[in-house]
Amino acid sequence: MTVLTGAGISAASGIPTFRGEGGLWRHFRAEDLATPEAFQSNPALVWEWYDWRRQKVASCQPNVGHVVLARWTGQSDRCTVVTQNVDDLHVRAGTARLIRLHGSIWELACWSGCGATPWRDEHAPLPELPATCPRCRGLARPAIVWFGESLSADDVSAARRACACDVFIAVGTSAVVYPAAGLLQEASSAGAFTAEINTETTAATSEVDASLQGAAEVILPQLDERVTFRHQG
Ligand code: BJW
Repeated sequence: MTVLTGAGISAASGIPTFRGEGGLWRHFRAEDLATPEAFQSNPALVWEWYDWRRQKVASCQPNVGHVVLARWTGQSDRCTVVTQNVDDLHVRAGTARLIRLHGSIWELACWSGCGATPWRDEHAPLPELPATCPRCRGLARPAIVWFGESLSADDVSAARRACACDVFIAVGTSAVVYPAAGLLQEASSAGAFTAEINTETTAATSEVDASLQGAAEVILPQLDERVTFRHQG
């Protein structure tokens, strides 16, 4: 089983989604904040937004949806979670097999590419904005995949391998951002039974074999009560 998660799974933890009701993009245009061009033209503004989000995430805890998925990865070595989220709540819930397609909000990288290895910094707020690279003292950036940037080839390969599964479930994603959104179709083509858990209809609703309309934090615990994994992790 492979589970693709999006911002909706973290909504019950208090983290705003991007496009839904109260979503981040309602107040900030993605093109203004989540592109290399935006960062190039106004790093202070982009850092201010990320610092606000880091503080928000720091005050939040994994919810029962994250906990159920972590338990499933612990119960079966054939259960993998692929997430688009950068909040690391799956990590904090103890998820065993996790692929983070868009990076982590807690990691930073050198903007000028001086060769510094991306580093982790959990200060929230950050002591210095815009943040700087410890190696070259130049500008640092969030180590997050912005629009128009390539995802890690290793992560995409791992996610595509995870599409060779019996069941593929998309949880709390609007399924509009690629290449993540394409994984559902890939799993379906490989023979997986596909399902979606979402409070709304999405781009994927008409494509999946089963649509479970409702909140992840309600439906995942209900499934958990009825799931038994035969291949133990
Ligand atoms: C609940 C709920 C509850 C609420 N329970 N549900 C092919 C076709 C077309 C375009 C492209 C393509 N390939 C590439 C592109 C370009 C682009 C793209 O996809 N654009 C589309 C918008 C059209 N993709 C890229 O640029 C990617 N790079 C790439 O492919 O490189 C190669 C390339 C480049 C250019 C051209 C061609 C090839 C990179 C994408 C990076 C995305 N980054 C972001 C921002 C990260 C930074 C950050 O977090 O600050 O990642 S965008 C944003 O969207 C974020 C998310 O991870 C991502 C997905 O959003 P998600 O998780 O689905 O959230 P929402 O808010 O949209 O949906 C939440 C859902 O939850 C809703 O449905 C609610 O109903 C639901 N919900 N509460 C259950 N309790």
